[in-house]
Amino acid sequence: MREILEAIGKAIVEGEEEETRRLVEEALQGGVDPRKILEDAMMPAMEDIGERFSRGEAFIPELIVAAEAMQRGMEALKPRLAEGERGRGLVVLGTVQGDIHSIGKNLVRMCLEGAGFEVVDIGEDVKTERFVEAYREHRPDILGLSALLSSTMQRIPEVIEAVRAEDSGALIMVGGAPVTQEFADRSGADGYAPNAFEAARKAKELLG
Ligand code: B1M
Repeated sequence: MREILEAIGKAIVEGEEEETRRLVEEALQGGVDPRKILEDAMMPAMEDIGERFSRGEAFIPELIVAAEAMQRGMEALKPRLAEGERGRGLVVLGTVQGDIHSIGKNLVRMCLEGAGFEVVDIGEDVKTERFVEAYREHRPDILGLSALLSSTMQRIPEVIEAVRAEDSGALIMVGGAPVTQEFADRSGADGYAPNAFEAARKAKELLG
């Protein structure tokens, strides 16, 4: 099993989209748990490329092709992550303004769907007013905010305040690499999750 997980990681880092998808399918057919594929191969590969970028050994084009390979692999995982019950509630989910990172949010969406939630994904680089509009339009059980940059996470308290002005009882969950439980508490969020699996667990907990 270690070989195939390593091969998936290598394919992502090298931006091999088709190979990533093929290997993820092969691993699933071989009985590897989808969560293991994500946590032990795909996510570490993104960390790896991020660290290379920080050290000046990888550049934006490499980040982009790795992200595309990651998304391709996620397509293969989706049916397995999204299978399960339905009707737990509605979540509106988006990445805050100025932030175009989509992978973490998309994984959160898949895990929420897998846990039985209906998800309206309003995308990336979502303006605060758009979050309010989407809240008004869908009246979700939970609003989910994702932020991947330490600069853009500063939008989180702003969105929370604007949405609470619309509905003081709105339930809001936040996450993303730079976000911490402490930051979530300070921002007035109802829930925080460090990863997509925990996000699904937290969403169930928030709705009791
Ligand atoms: Co960017 N980027 N990036 N990037 N990028 C990071 C985030 C960075 C840490 C890389 C680094 O320097 N080491 C760094 C941020 C530093 C900081 O602010 N702290 C960074 C930077 C600096 C930038 C640019 C500014 C680079 C530049 O242009 N000079 C630029 C900004 C663009 C913008 O948004 N305005 C930029 C651009 C990009 C790409 C477009 C090239 C690409 C994104 C492509 C895409 O998403 N479609 C990209 C990528 C791929 C990364 C890294 C390498 C990988 C991110 C990722 O997909 N991780 C990243 C390095 C890293 O993360 N180590 C990096 C995998 C994913 C599964 O994890 O997104 O953390 P994550 O999501 C997790 C949890 O956070 C959590 O669950 C998810 C799944 O388990 N979670 C939630 C997320 N949202 C949640 C919501 C919840 C609950 C949990 O509740 C609602």
